Amino acid sequence: MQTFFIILILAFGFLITFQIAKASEYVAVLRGEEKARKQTNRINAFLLLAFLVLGLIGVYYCNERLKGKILGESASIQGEKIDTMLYITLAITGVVFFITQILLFWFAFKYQESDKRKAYYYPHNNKLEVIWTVIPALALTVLVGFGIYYWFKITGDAPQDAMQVEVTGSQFKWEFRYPGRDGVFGKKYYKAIDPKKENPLGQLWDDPYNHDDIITNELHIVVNKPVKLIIGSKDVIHDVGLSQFRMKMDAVPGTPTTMWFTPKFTTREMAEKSGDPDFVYEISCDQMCGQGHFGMRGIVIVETQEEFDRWIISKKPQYLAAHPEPAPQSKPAADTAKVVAANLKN
Ligand SMILES: [Cu+2]
Repeated sequence: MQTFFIILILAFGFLITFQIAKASEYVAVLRGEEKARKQTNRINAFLLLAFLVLGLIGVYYCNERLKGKILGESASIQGEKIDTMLYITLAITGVVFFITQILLFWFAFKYQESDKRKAYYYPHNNKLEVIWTVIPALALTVLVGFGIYYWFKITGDAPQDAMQVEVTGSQFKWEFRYPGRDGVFGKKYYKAIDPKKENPLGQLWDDPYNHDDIITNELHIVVNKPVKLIIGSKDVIHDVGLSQFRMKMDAVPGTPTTMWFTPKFTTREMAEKSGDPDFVYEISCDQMCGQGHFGMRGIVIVETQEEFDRWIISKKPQYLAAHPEPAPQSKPAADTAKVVAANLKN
């Protein structure tokens, strides 16, 4: 129904535009081509100027309306640099935006067709072209240079003392794996993935490093301690979005990606800072990944080392879930089967 109405409105819009164009054509014939063209030119010049003024008022209005809605202070140390870069980029592009837009529309108004002057033919100027090519190129090189520098930093080697968490996206949830006491992740193989057998990430149980790995559905990290995320996906491309930390990284099936950062405030501290008692850090999926994409919102808890230790100790390794203690009766049954099999052989 909605689609039908949209098509109807578009069809009406087209019809109205067509009729106006036709009507103005007839008017032009009635008034004489020359006069009509000059009048249309004057109207267009005025409308362009009106567009500039209304547009600038709109820019100011949007800015005022959305002022309090942008993200607060960066919750990670690395995010501060990213914010600085963003503000510098905004300042430079902002100045260029205002200068170019004002000149564009003002010139269109000022130099509209007039009987009093003739257009000046000015086909080429090497000096001008060099200036307006080199200056933007230099500015962009500096901006991109800083961007690449910080990009290599957050995707490069994490500090020695960084904790590691593996993040796996799938339609439509996040799963987190902690390496356990040994600090080493056990091997995985995608063909071993079997949620029914308590193996949602495809851990290879022959690998002893897997025996203490813990899987959770909440990301817990420690304040002021670098954390390295090892990111993957089980199906399509997802994207780990941690907007409050200013971090973002694609989750690609088959190709692990990494990034690391240092959280600055615990969830509790941030709740106090923002004045919102219900404040939580969020992990979102920043890549359209299917119908349930919106449901990939997860919770990140930043806490002190003691709180983290208490939480992780309460979690059971996934190995234990996949290998429940055999029930006491099952052993004799197996023995009976062996005896029967032996008898059959004889
Ligand atoms: Cu997703």
